[in-house]
Amino acid sequence: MNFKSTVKPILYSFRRCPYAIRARMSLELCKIDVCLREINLSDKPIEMLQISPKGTVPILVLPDETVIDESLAIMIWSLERFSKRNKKTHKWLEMNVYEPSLKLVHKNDNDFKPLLDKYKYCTEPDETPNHRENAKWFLALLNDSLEKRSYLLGHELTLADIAIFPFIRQFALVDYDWFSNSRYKALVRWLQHLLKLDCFNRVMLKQAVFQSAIG
Ligand SMILES: N[C@@H](CCC(=O)N[C@@H](CS)C(=O)NCC(=O)O)C(=O)O
Repeated sequence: MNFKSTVKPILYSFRRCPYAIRARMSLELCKIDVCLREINLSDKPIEMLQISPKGTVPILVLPDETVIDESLAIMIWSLERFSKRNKKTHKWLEMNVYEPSLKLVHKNDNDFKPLLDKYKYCTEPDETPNHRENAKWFLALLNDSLEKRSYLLGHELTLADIAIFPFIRQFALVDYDWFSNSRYKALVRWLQHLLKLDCFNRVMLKQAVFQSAIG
């Protein structure tokens, strides 16, 4: 099906990608129905590369052909769309939580993610503890907040929790025994709670890989 002929937005996605998880969760929480195209990162559909040549997921293609190819922008778009539909600003967009959310998400994406990658993709077992050590400051930062409250910015879920937890999930999965027995008890509790959300489990259901009509 050509993207021009569908009314629903199209989301190119990869199930386990933390950026795609946060985009799917935000769309799901905002009750925005999309046509999901699960892709294989090593065999990207040509139409996806034509739409967004940088070749990363997630990519949201709106019925008017607007392309949003950054996960945080997709999250914000979904919250704005929700606000418009409900004629009331989504509470995650209110300045008291929106600005602090963006600040923390930028720290996650720019500072923590490269350290997570080094830890996750380390092929030298002797080096693994060093990479883990280098990333601990971020775990400690989140843990300190979570010792005082249930979620990163207060007693309610915000954009920050949904945008960051898929990355902490990846970190935890590298060595779950180490993570679950670590001193970051509040962080472990928070992650376990978010992993049980219906919304997370719905967006993690396995999907057949999209078969491109081109090529
Ligand atoms: N800044 C982008 C990053 C997205 C990203 O890097 N996604 C990874 C998958 S987790 C990707 O598509 N990588 C391209 C590849 O592996 O070829 C966003 O927030 O959407």
